[in-house]
Amino acid sequence: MKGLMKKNWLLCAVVLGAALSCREAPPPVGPTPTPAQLAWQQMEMNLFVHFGPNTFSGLEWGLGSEAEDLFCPTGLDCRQWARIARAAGMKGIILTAKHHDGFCLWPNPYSRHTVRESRWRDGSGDVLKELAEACAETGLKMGVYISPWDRNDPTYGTPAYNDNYARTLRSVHDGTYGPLFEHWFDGACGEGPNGKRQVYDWPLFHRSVLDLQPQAILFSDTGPGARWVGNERGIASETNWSTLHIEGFSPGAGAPPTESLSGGDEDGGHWIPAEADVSIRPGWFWREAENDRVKRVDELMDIYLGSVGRNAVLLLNVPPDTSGRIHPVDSARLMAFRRRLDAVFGNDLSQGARVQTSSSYGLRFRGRNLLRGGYDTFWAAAAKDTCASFILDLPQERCFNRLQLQEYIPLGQRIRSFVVEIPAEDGRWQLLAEGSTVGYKRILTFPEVRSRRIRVRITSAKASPVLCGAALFLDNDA
Ligand code: FUL
Repeated sequence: MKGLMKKNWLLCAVVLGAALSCREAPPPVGPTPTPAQLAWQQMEMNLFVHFGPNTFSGLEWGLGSEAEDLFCPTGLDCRQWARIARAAGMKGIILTAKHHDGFCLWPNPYSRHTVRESRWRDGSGDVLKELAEACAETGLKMGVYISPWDRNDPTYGTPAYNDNYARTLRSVHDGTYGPLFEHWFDGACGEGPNGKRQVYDWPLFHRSVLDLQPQAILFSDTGPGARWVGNERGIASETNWSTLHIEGFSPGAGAPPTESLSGGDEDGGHWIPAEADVSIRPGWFWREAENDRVKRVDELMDIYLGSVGRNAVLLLNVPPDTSGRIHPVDSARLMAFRRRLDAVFGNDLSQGARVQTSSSYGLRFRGRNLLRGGYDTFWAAAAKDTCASFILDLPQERCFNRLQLQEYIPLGQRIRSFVVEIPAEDGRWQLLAEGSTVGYKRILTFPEVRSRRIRVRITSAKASPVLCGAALFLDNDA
C-alpha cells in the first residue's frame, strides 16, 4: 500500500514537472515591439555620419544656395568609416544623405542640387553607393537621414514639395542601395515666423519608405519605429518607457513634450523606443577648429550609460573631414572608448553564481535563465508575484559597481521600480541602489562594493517580471 502511494506520488510529480516545463510563456503586457523593432534595439549602438556641403563651409545649417562644387572630398573612403564603426562595436551607419541645405549625396533624379551637378569625380560620384558597398562588405547595416526641411528645393512651401520629397525617398529606398534598416525624419525647421511653411504629408512619406522597405525603422519625434530622445546630448531619462502617446502629436513643432520624448509614457499605447543622438564633437559637422574638442572617453562612457544603459539606442555622430575620412583624433578616441567598454563589460562578475528566486512561472522559466546567455532564455516570476525578487549567490566575494538588467521586451515592458540590496555585517539586507524602469537594458551605477550576495527586489511592476539577463561589472576608472 505504502509502495503504491509512493509510486502514485512520483507519477504525479513527473506529470506536474512535465506540465510545468512545457508551459507556455506568460502573456504579453501592453504594447510590444515588432520583430524589426526588437532587432533594432539589439543593435544598441550605431554610427551617425554628418557629411555634405557644411563639411566644407563650416556651417551647421547650410543655406541651400551653396554651389554644388563646394562639395569636393579629396579622398572619400567609406570603407574607412565602416572599419572604424565596426571596430568600435557599432552595428550600423546612418548617413545624412540630404541635410537641410538640400544637397543630395546621391544623384537624386528629382533634384538639380546633387553630387551629379558637382565637379567631384566629374559628376559621377555617389556617396550612398560607396557606403552601401562598404557596409555590405563589413557586415554593417545602413540607414539614411533625408531632411524634410529643404532650403534649396524651389517647391518647398507648396504641396508639390511633398510629392517631390516622396519621390526622393523612393529613389533611395527602391533597392538601389540594398536594405536600409532605418530612416531618420529630422523634425528641425529654421524657417522662422516669416519663412516658408510646409504642411508635411507624413502618411505619404511613411508609405514611400515602407512600401519599398517594410522592415525599416522610421525615426521621428513620434516614430512610428523609434522616437527622438528629446535632446542632443545622447541621454535618456532614468525612467524610460518604450511606450508613447502619439495621439494629437506630430514630428517637429507638434512633437510630444520633452519629458515624454526622453522618458516615454508609462501608459502610452504605442511601442516607440528612444534613440539618443549626440555628436562626438561640439558640432554635427567636422570643423578643423574642433579637432581638440572631441569628447573624452569618460564623457563617451557617461553617454553610453545614459543611453544604452537607460533602454535607448545610441546614435553617435562622428563626422568625416574634408578629405572624406574620419579624422585620426576621432578614430583614436572611438578605439579608446571601445577598449574601456570591453574592459568593463567584457568581464561579467555574476559568472558561476547560484540564483534563488521568489517564484517562477514553471521550470522552463526558472531563475538560472537569468545568467544564461541568449536573449530568448528568460526567468519569469509566477503570475501573481509582481513584486518578485532574486538573489545572486556568487562563488566568492567580488567587487562591483555596475548592475545590468534586461527585460524580455517581446512580453512588454513591465517593471516600474526595483531596489538592489547586499547583506550588511549583521546579515540583514541593506539598500545599495534604487532603479525605476528596466526595458531592453538598464545599467545601474553605484559606488564600488565587495559582496558575495546581491538581491534585486522588484517593488512595482505592471505584471510579473520577465527578465532575460542580470550581470555585475566593475569599472575601475569610474
Ligand atoms: C537636428 C539638425 O538640425 C542638426 O543639424 C542635426 O542634423 C541633428 C541630428 O538634428 O535637428
